Amino acid sequence: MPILSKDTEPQSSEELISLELAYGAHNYAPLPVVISHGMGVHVWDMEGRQYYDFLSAYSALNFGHCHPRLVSAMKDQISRLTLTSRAFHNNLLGPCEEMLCNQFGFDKALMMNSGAEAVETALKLARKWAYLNKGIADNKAMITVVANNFHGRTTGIISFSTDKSSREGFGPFMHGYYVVPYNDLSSLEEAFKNEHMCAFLLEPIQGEAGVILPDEGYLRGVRELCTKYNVLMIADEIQTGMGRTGKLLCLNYEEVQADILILGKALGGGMLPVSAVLCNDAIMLNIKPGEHGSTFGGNPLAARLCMESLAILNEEHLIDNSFELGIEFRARINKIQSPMIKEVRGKGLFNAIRLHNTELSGYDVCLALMKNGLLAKQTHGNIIRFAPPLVINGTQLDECCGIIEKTFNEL
Ligand code: IF1
Repeated sequence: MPILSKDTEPQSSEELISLELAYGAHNYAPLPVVISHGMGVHVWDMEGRQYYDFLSAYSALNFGHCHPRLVSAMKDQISRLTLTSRAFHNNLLGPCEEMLCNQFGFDKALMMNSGAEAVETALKLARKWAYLNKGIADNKAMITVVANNFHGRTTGIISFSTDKSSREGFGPFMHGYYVVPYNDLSSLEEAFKNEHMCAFLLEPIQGEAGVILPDEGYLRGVRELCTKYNVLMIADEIQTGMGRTGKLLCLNYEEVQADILILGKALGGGMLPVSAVLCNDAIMLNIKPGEHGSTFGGNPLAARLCMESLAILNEEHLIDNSFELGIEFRARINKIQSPMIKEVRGKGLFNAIRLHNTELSGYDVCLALMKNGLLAKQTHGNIIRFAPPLVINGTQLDECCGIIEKTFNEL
């Protein structure tokens, strides 16, 4: 199934990898696999080898590759209307916003494209609210974040990153952020005593940091402190939302409602970058016409995919599937007798295996998994993320656990 027509054009994985190396920026170090097709939980490389996708594009592919309903929604919409800009109304934005508000329990939604843009939007909303509602003096608003956060790549967002490779050489940085340790309510309370504090931004489970779960009660504790000190709770559920952790939102585990919710990744069904910020009128309506926007944000194609994605999530019972298969995954991995495995942790189908510090790195394990037909990605050297599409079934998951077990036995 070669997709390139002329014989002179590169066809092998090897040639395509050299092309990227020659002409592309070197801001990634991908596994040496070139994917040309995908369907459901599977992808195929240029040589026709089949793999299970256990990264799901960092959870953007919760519905798997080329979900038939998303493909037909995309095909249908792309021949009707793709973009109007927000200078005019379009027929799908309102219905999509309504669906988002009903699904997540907020008054208003503001649609953007990438996750980073949505995070920036949330931060801007928090600052406006600080000045217009909380009465903080102009340009004094502070926002608390946690150590080892990951919220995106813009110069604003990396200003409060604590990760050297995300920040180094990209300064000067923006002021107005205060970093506290994750999972530590007393540091948080100290931070909130600052009269300029207007918001607290967090990932309910830290993704890039290595799938770090907070103690039970942390999220509820955060909610209580935010309420007590009149500080907005901003939840970045870009990666943990949309069923990934076995609930609609990870915050649902502690029955917590954020003041500002950020969604992205799977919201666009893995077909387009679609993100959204949700909050109630008291926060959202502080932003007036002309004060924020995006050329592509809220476009009809994105809105159509967003609505179809939410419908699939609900109708195909993917949240329950994620919850149940997550328990099964951790139980299976816990049974593997390997001196390399230190721990398996996660919620739903958002999991990670932590390796003991041996000569073999997470990358080496991922290479070995790849050779056995499963694609996964390491983080921080010795942690490997396992996040298959939520459409995976029990039989497939069982087969994948077999691949993982076999790989560890071989190493
Ligand atoms: C890359 C990590 C995952 C995110 C959360 C906002 C964003 C992300 C919680 C920004 C993005 C990505 C980006 C991707 C790798 C990836 C990642 F390893 F870097 F941390 F998923 F775990 N909030 N996460 O996870 O969203 O602007 O990218 O749409 O290569 O940078 P974006």
